[in-house]
Amino acid sequence: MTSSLTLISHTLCPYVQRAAIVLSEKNVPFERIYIDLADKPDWFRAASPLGKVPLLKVGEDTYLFESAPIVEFLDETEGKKLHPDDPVTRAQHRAYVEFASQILNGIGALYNAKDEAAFKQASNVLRSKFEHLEETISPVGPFFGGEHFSLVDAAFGPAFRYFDVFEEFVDLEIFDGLETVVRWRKQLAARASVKGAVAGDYPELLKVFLLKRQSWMSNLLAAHSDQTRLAAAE
Ligand SMILES: N[C@@H](CCC(=O)N[C@@H](CS)C(=O)NCC(=O)O)C(=O)O
Repeated sequence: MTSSLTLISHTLCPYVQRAAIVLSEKNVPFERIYIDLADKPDWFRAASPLGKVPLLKVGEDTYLFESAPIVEFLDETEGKKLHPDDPVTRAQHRAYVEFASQILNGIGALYNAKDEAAFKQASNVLRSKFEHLEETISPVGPFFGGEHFSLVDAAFGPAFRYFDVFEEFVDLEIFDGLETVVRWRKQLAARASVKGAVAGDYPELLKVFLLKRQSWMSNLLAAHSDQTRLAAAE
């Protein structure tokens, strides 16, 4: 593959991170451009039929949209394959990439929940999904399907990253007792491609975003920030 690649991004977007992780796993040089989703530039509106990031610009004037086709395109054209060779296993991996997207929706429900009851309910829905994964992922690891990092791992690294920030100020019980999932989460957090998919100020930017949700989680974060400030002033 010789065309230049540009990843049109947003600082927090977990779908953009999937593409950044795959590009990094394959050691492909690329440019990254960040846009403000609250003020989308005209060129972006023209290039993105759904108005969403990620977009991958290939060469001078071709834009690919939607993270799943983007990462599959990269997998087909660059470096060593991350998708498994066996068609049945590959179809299962595609399904678990979608499962990761459903978990992202569940994370949205968690941070947007307006009161404690809705928060608990969203937390239970997420837990049941991770309980399913506890029975599904490779028992030996280190990755989803075992020895090799796959597109499923690229989809879950950004999902787990939310919890690293949430757990600074909320006691979540979502992963309690799910030893295989917890081990997988740690492996992904330590992976260079996953770590490098966001900038160093990601936790702070996510907190700013969370504080604006006017949700139960916003209240917990605001209370925690007050306590931290008070402790620092003492
Ligand atoms: N199905 C899409 C989801 C991408 C997505 O939801 N992107 C969000 C940011 S994380 C976005 O661009 N939202 C802008 C908007 O909806 O206006 C994919 O997999 O690429």
